[in-house]
Formats: sequence, structure tokens, C-alpha cells
Amino acid sequence: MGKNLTRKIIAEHLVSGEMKTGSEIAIRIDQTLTQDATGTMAYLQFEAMGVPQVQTELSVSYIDHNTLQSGFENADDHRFLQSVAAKYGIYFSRPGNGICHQVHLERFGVPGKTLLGSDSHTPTGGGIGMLAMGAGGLDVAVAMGGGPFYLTMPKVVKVELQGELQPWVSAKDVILEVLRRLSVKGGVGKVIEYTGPGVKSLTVPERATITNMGAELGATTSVFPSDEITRAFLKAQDREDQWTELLPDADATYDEEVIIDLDKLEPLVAAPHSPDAVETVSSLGHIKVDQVAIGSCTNSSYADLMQVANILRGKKVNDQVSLVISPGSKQVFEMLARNGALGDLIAAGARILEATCGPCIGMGQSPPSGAVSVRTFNRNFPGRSGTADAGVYLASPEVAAASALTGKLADPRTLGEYKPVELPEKFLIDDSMIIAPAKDPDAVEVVRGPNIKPLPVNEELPETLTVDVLLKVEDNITTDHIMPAGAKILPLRSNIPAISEYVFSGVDAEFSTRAKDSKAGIVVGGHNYGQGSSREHAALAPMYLGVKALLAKSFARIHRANLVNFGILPLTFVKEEDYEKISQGDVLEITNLRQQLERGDELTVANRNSGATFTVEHGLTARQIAIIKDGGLLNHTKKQNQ
Ligand code: MIC
Ligand code: SF4
Repeated sequence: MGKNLTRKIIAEHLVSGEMKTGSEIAIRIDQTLTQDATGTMAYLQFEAMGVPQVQTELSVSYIDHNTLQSGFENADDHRFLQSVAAKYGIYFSRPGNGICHQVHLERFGVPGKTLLGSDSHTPTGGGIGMLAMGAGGLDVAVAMGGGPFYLTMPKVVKVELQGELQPWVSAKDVILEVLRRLSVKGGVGKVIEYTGPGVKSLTVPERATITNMGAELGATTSVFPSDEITRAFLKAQDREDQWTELLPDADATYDEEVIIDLDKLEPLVAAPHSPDAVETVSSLGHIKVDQVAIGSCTNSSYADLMQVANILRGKKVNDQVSLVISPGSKQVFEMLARNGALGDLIAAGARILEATCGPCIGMGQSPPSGAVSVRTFNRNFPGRSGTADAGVYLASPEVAAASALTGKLADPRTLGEYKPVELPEKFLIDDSMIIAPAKDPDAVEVVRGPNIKPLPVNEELPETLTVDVLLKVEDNITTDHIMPAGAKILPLRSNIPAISEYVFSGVDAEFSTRAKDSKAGIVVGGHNYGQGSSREHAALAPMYLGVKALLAKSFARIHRANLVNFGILPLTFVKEEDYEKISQGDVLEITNLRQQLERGDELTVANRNSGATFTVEHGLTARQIAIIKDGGLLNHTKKQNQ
């Protein structure tokens, strides 16, 4: 039986387990990446493991999220990260060099390798044929220490691309179409593998737009083959020697199949407030637009921004629209500056930002109250822009640029003749913003400013768990609900006591006080709890506040793994209707917990307020049970090493 690409890469890296869908496997990690917002924790955890140098082939630490320096906090974090990188054998990408996923694709990604990143959009690397996955910082720290990464053997979904994209229709529309069909839960436990004749019409950055936003499906990752197009991209990056061909077998089998006819796609948007609320631009009519933001790890490649410059050249941005542009990397930025496109963007009235995440993570450029913002980004969860009542539409750079000109949500097909962007044979290569690790690591002293606070640790799991229901929430709660980001909160990422004050702050302002007042708490959720980012702060900060367990109808993959890593028990209802038997303020109790966990999958929960009992499932492997019992992975690893 022929193998698909996903199974080939996994087989090459398999350390333990059986490649049977749904069972736990462990794979070797070749490369890791971190960004500053998750990196400080990841490196504090790495330090706590006591490994002298990273054991991976390549590890890179990027600064791209928290680059606003309106106080000492972010700058302190940057300095800490730079010194840690120098000491432990990690490359350091300086602030200004670009967004981690974009830079990694340009300068480091290698087909066929595994990449683990402490950011949920790490699957961007799938565009160059990597098996690239997002995880919590602790999992990345373990991988840097040479440990394998544990995951559930995924199903592999074949997405067959037929035909070719029509003028003004772009890679963003492909992934929006996949989201429309599969939804934000549709990728859970799956790898999305792209095949078919349409693949060869997509460049590596276009493929990367698709694999990047595959994160919004909840997928383990997404992957494209490595072919002649990949080779040409690597050649233009002066890295042709790192190319290998990587294709699925001709008779490869898959668990599911989706067919997309590129010829038939038209410009799409994801309407507020979910990446799967997808509609055609033409069906939405002319919605008034107040802000347009172009950039992010989804759509800020050279071709993306050149197309925007071509659309805006010689024209002016509508006087009711604020247009902000953040290039994906220094490479892209400098190329636009040198070829004149930057001048065209400035002349049209665009506000040019640094090459960072910026508005995508609410670091500046929040839209006005009640505004409509059209963004080329990947997430439009409520409040993520920094403005609670803004409505964010996710769209391609073409739709965004057309809307900036007209002041209304606009179909780029009305712009007239379409000219594809010509890619240069060689990109501008200058790695001077990437600092290699120190030659003499012993001489490097790690710099810890006052914003770097020690890691909190959990306690061992008790025999009887008595917990207050601190909060009951609905389906699709995102990590942005649990642990918001934005300019005020992000600088506290290396300071858990301070950041924990903001847990669920947008949902229930009393949450952190209530949690601290209770000895032990539980949060009750609906389906897909914890969707969105990899931020382990959404587990670590609740843990710090005394949350011992989470009971939901279902979980998002990375968040569930983060809960386990910090010793929070993730439970699901056996009968979904039992969700109704719980109210906020109830007290739930599980007796003989440690024993019950060993005995099987089901646990009995008593509601002390109503007297009702019901069963829940944990679905944990023996390895995960041991971690939970010890109060998290760090405690567990320390105990094992004793
Ligand atoms: C995001 O897009 O939400 C982030 C910020 O990049 C996160 C990581 C984080 O919270 O630091 C992600 O996607 O994992
Ligand atoms: Fe940065 Fe936004 Fe990409 Fe997250 S999704 S890595 S915040 S650009």
C-alpha cells in the first residue's frame, strides 16, 4: 500500500508507538522555533531541565510579538532571550528581522524535517514540505533537550487541488474555502495534505499561506509536497543544497478526501468573529470599512506586498480608511524599499509598521469602536484586535487593498486587468540580524531583568479532588478568551503572578479574584475548548490561580496538551447532556482520584450542590497520567531524574 507524505515523514522520525490512527506516538524533532511571547517561559523551562546545550539540529529564537517598548518589560524579555540563545546554542533573530514563521520559511525550513514551534502557526513550514507543528513552550523545551514530541497519530486528509487560481483569487481564498467546508473543529486529530495538479501552480509562500491558516482548522498540521517549485524557492534563497524531493507515493492512501476546484473559487472573507464564518465577497455587498491591515504570518510575503503595491500605485487610500501594512520580514521589507514599491505604498497613504506581528496580536493599531476592519490575518476572535466591539473580516491582500481604495468591502475583480507578480530569481539575502550562538557558552551570563519572574510549579494530584465551579462557558472558547493578549497584557508573559490577574478578564472580570479565593477550582466548557493559540499561559496562569481540572465537551489539541503539562486534569463528558447538570458556584467532587485514573478511562463525579452524579472521561495515556499525578511535566521529569 502506497504511503502518503505525512506517514513518510512520521515513519522517518518515529521514536516509539504504533502508527495507528488515534494512538500515541513519539517523534524526533529536528528543528525548533520560539517567539518572544511564549519563548521566555520555554527557556525558563529549558533552563530548569539542566541541559547544557540544545540537542536539536537547529533551534531559533525569534522576537516578533512584543516589540512595542512602552515600558522596560518587553526590552527586558528581549535581552533575556538573546543571552539565553547565546548560551545554549540557539540562533537569535533580532527584533526587526521579521515574523518567526516567515523568516523560518525563508532562511531555515528544510523539506522532510520535523519542526516544533511554541506558536500555533508553526505549520507554515508545511509549505516547504516540513512536518511542522505548534506546541506549548514546555513541549518545545523538552524537544530542545533532546526529548521526543508526543502526539496522537493523526488521520491524513487529502485535499486535492484541481485547476488553477483565476485572476484576483489567491491562496488565502483556498484556505478560506477549506475552512468553510471543514470548520474550526474540522481538522482536530488530522493532518491536511495537499496534492493534485493544482499544487504546481502555487509558489512556496502561497502554499505557506494555506498551511499557516490550517491552524484555524484545529489540525495537527498541514503539508505540501517538496517539488521543483520548492527547489526554485530554496534556490532564490541561496539554499538549493537543502532541497530534497518529497512526494506521496502514486498509490498513496488517505483517511479522508476533499476536492477543491481552483478554477471555481472566488474572493472570500471570514466574517466576524470566526475564521470559518466564510462568505463570498460578492454576496456581502458593500460593507463600509474603517481600517485595513495587511501583514501577519499568513500574508506578508514579497509577492503579497508587491501585489498590494501594484494595486495602490498612483492611487490614494480612501479618506475614511486607515491602512496599516506590516511586512513579514526584513528581507521582504528591504526588497520593497529597494525596488521602489515601498515608495508607492507610502505615496498611496499607507501607514508602514515594523516587520512584526503588530496589530495581529493587538500590539497597536486597534480599530475605533464598532469599526469594521479588513485584515489579511488568520484570526478574528472577538476582542483580539484590542477593540471589543470591532468586527474583523479576514481576507486576501487583494481584497484588502481593493477595500482600502474604495472604503467598502470590495471584490478585487472590479480592479481591472490582473498582472501576476514576477518573483525575483534571487531574494535579497542578508542574515546579519540573525545572531549565531556564542563560541564560548560558559562565558555568557543570562541577563534577568525584573520582568523575569521564576516559574510557578504545581502540587501533586490529591486523592480526593473537591473543586468549585469557577466558571461555565459555551462552545469554541479560544485561548484569547482564557488568556488575552494585547499591548497591556503581553508584556507580562514572563511574569505569571501579574498576568494571571487577566485570566478570563474579557469574559468575567471577577474570575481571577474568585479563583484565588477558592482553594481549588474547575472550569466547565463546551466543545473545542481552548482553540486558537499555543500559549501555555492559558494553562499556566489558571494553574497559578488554583484551577485543578477542566471539564469540557471536547478540547483543542495544543491546549489539552498544555493542561496536562501543567498538571491540570482535562476531562470530557461521557454524556454531553450532563453539561446541564452543572452551574457556576457548584462544588464537584471526585474521590479515589489517583486510583480511578489508573483503573480506566471513566471517573465518577458528584455534584455536592444538586446531589447528581455523572461520569466523565479522561482519555489520558499512562505517560500523561504519571505527569498529571506528579503535578505537571517539569515535576515529573525532575522526579524521574532523581
Ligand atoms: C497568536 O497568534 O495567537 C499567537 C500570539 O501567535 C500565539 C502564541 C502566543 O499566544 O504567544 C499562537 O498562535 O500560538
Ligand atoms: Fe504573529 Fe499573528 Fe502570526 Fe500569531 S498569527 S505568529 S500573532 S502574525
